[in-house]
Amino acid sequence: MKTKIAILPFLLTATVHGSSLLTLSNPAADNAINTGGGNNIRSDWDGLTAYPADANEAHAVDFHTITVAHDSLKFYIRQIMNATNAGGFLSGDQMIIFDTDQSRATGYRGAGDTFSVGGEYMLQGASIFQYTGTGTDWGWNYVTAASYDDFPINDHELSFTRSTLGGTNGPVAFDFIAITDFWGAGDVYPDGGHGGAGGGYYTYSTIPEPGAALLGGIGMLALLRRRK
Ligand SMILES: [Ca+2]
Ligand SMILES: [Ca+2]
Ligand SMILES: [Ca+2]
Ligand SMILES: [Ca+2]
Repeated sequence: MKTKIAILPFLLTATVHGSSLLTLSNPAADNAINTGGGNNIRSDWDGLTAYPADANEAHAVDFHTITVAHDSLKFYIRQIMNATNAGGFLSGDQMIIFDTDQSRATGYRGAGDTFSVGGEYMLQGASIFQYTGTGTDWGWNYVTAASYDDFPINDHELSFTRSTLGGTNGPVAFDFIAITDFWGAGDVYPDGGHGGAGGGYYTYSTIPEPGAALLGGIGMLALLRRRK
């Protein structure tokens, strides 16, 4: 019992200072995922784990789930939407902010300093930009266009070379939030993404965490025990 009491205050403290809500890793075989326009196929994502489902907040553009994956060459992103802009996927109000050094002290924190992360890169529609400002000012350089397939209409898959996000092979891990409005009026994924320094965000790692494997092992152990 004493151990349980000691752990709780630690978790509360971590939440107050902002924290990653979840770290996932989805390694895929090279080129197993095809994001070429018009392939219209999503079975290539079978078996990969999405971040948690976001509520349908009835925004004009509204996220449901995001899945991130990687192979030795590229990062892959799948965005399942509750709603896509009537003007289409490329209408400029569907953004992912990538904090590639995992530090809020660097990169874009939103004009109102409301982002839970400091983003070095942004995916907007299928365009990727690198931040050139100093934190809350607006300054971006266009980097490249992602390969994408946007049909079915609320299920978008994209990919780009890992080095697009900096370095020779991209970051080992990055934090991210997805937004549909820079001021916080639209959808946010996760919902704490506009919560400033204390807000939540998700983390993607190219290296599966030992903790995840351990939890999976414990889950398997529990399953085996239940089956006995
Ligand atoms: Ca596909
Ligand atoms: Ca939503
Ligand atoms: Ca940063
Ligand atoms: Ca939301």
